[in-house]
Amino acid sequence: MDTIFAVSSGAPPAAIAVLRLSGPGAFDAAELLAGTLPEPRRAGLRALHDAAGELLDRALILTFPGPRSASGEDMVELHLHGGRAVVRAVEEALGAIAGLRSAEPGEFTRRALLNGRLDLSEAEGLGDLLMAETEAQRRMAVRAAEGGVRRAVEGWTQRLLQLAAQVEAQLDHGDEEDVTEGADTLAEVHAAARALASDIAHVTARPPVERLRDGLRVVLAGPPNAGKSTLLNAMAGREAAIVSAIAGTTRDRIEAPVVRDGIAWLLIDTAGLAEQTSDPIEAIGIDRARAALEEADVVLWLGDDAPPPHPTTLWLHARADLAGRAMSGRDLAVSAVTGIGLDRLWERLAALAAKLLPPPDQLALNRRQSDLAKRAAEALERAALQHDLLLLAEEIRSARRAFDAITGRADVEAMLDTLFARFCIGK
Ligand SMILES: Nc1nc2c(ncn2[C@@H]2O[C@H](COP(=O)(O)OP(=O)(O)O)[C@@H](O)[C@H]2O)c(=O)[nH]1
Ligand SMILES: [Mg+2]
Repeated sequence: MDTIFAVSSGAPPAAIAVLRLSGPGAFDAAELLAGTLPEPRRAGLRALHDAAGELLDRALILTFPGPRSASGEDMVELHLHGGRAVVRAVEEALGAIAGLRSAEPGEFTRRALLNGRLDLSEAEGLGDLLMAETEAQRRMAVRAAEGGVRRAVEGWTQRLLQLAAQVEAQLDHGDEEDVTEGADTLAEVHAAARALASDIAHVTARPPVERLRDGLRVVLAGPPNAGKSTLLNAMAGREAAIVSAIAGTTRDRIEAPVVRDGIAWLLIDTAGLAEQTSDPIEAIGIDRARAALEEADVVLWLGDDAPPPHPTTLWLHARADLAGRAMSGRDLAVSAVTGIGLDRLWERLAALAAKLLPPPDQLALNRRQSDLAKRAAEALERAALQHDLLLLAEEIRSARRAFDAITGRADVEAMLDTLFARFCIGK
């Protein structure tokens, strides 16, 4: 196993740069630079020298012997002066030591996962925590990072193990027992499987964490020239989209992230849904607009005709400052030019958000976790109808595999790369 190092604090220059090392060679490498190391978990001030004896910096050093460290391996923290050249010189001195190399993004956390210091749901929470921009995002992420999802899944797993034990006992002693007693126990197993499935379904029915994490997707749609791009700019508070009186100006979809009243939104402007167009690029834009509508959490419809079917739509009377157009059937009048109705629009959106976002103080799952939990619940529902004990045991095993995949005890390799690609180097 290589020993890895990286700056774990922000990009230099800064007052201090925290450079971390993790791996079997971490202590030897730090000793090469510092001469001696302080006691574990105690800070010590040391002069750092390179191999030629040149003074690099004077730094605080902390050592954390594995396995009781963040990564589970021997770890060292060097608190350097945060100048670019200081950091570069120390990195070069470390890179020159055999067995040491720079860390990949998220590699410290990846090692922590492999060493059982955290589970996959906690690593996902940590990834979200690093990206969190709103208070709600931070609260949701810190709960997952602190084991909220892990504990829930462990609770489910415990109940599953009890079920498995009951089924096994029946399989072992089924011949000896009289028939009535066996039937009772089987009915108990069925009831317990059904109860667990329904508790899981209760959690998977909640909105996914991604809506909170990535922002609610608000798609502005309607015919060309309805004022979609102008409204998006007014809502975003900047000129994100080009506006013109020429129909078909917006061809690509334009996304503008906005945080408003602590809620993260992703405003998406689309090409006008023209009935027909001779412009092949506009035609592609229209296809993209239709695709955006399918992924929308909320549709703001600016058309005069009735909106396309979507469970959460606000039908806007846009360009309301222009006289002579009817308001009938619309939810709200807005004008991006005068600002009429914009505050009201945000109020309506905030009210929708309360229903679309996972509730702030309840357990919520991301889509990956939720899909696996649903798979487990389906297996349990099948188990609740199964009278063949061997087949019942197989359903329980498949629910167990799904739980293990949530916490990363099984089937992880494929998703690790995607997860850790989101992390910064040094985490
Ligand atoms: N008077 C008025 N004109 C608007 C308003 N919003 C947009 N427009 C004008 O309507 C035209 C089309 O606007 P645009 O935002 O490009 O429409 P889109 O094709 O739906 O994106 C432009 O000339 C805008 O200046 C509004 O609220 N009031
Ligand atoms: Mg436009």
